[in-house]
Amino acid sequence: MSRLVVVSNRVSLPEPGGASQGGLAVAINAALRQYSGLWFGWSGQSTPEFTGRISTRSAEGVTAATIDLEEQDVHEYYNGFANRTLWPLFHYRIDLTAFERAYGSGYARVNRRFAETLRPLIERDDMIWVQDYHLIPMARELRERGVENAIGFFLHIPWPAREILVTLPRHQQLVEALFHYDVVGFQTQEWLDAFIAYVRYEAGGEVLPDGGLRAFGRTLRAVALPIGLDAEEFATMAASAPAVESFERMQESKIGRKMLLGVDRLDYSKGLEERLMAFERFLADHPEHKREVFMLQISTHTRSDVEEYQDISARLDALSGRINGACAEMDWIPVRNVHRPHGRDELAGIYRAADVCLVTPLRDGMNLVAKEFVASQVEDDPGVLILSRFAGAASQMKEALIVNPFSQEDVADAINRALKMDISERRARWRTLHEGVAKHDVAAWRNAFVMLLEGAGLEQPPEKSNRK
Ligand code: ADQ
Repeated sequence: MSRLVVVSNRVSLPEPGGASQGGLAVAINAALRQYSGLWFGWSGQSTPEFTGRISTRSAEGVTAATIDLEEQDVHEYYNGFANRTLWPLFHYRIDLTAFERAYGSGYARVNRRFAETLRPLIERDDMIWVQDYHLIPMARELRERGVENAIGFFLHIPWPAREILVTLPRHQQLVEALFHYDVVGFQTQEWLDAFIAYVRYEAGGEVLPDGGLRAFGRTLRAVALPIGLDAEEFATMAASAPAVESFERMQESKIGRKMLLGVDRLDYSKGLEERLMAFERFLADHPEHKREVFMLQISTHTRSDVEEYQDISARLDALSGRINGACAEMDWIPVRNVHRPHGRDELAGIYRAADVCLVTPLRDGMNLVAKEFVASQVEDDPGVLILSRFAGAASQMKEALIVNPFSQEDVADAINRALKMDISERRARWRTLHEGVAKHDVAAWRNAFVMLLEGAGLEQPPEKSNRK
């Protein structure tokens, strides 16, 4: 059996007695164990100069190989091109996108350094699976160093419409780099269609009769493969003592009121301010619900070295303060605004206690919070999911109340509908949603991708490869 080599910006091995890792890390660790694999990436540490020294560590049959990056790399590649150029652009925020040559150079340099350092670790039959927008040029860099193995790429965030992508200087270079992969995966058909449209109309490429895509003199297989939860792990966690404890604590503090819940990283793509304004609108339109409901918004800090993230929490605090100032009564506060990080088990209990979960990003590759909320509910009395049509999850979770997060009226109407929904409709919607979450889980996602990679390896044995 071939070995699997996963490459991602950061590496997350299970720590003995450490915090729970998150669905993606758990899934990748499981795949790596199955294929006795290697996980390669940045350690998260920086040094004044790049050394290329590899640190290796093994846990539960998985080996992690990490490198430190130079301070300038962190500035130009991670905080710069990844999080100030590609992230906003791919989330349709041209207004927040930084177009700086130095960032582009830093991105190319780090991808080169990753490839140079990884190259000697690659064995002849390895399958290589690169994760996310930080590392788009990795395959090209590896090919230039003689790597002929099957290489796949999965994009966790949206692929933008071609009209947006062409605002990026050297956009064609970025797309051309993708054609050095054998398999490229997107979260939804919509993002895949946007990619195909670029390839056809901007790069003069074509869709081949067997479904392959051809451009820049190369061929790749592009697929829509939505990521899922580790549903089993999540169910175990939801039944754990910390989850039960946080559920009971929440129930007690609700004192019979209905709870609307939001759980997000503090990121402008998640539509946090729009959500709070929609709740304000709901309170104005439906004063009969006042005192009966409150919103708990849990949003934790992220990417705090990036300027665009620094004032998000201040704006959110000001907005929730304004709503509370205008609407609160001596024994009722409409918005509980929490920034403290929560463990995944604690979160599972909070999800279970929620009557309505608001997942209303302005643009999102998938959104696992929507799936975690569904996985945490119990059949007797399931809560209602309100989901943005602009989250990748909306393409699978059609039984949610689908909303336009840019319209406060639309979201306010959905909150009203969710609160009034009778138990039989809640159960019917939840059952279908739950079946989907259980069936399309992270193992299904991973296995489908790895199978495509195995196929790619068989189609192009190294000695007959035309890749050079
Ligand atoms: P993220 O944008 O980080 O990831 P998301 O899928 O919403 O997106 O959440 C990832 C995880 O973080 C979830 O497990 C969630 O529980 C946790 N999380 C979020 N907010 C939290 C909070 N306040 N406290 C504690 N935990 C929190 C990217 C893409 C997504 C895509 C994922 C996976 O942007 O669209 O779903 O990758 O592919």
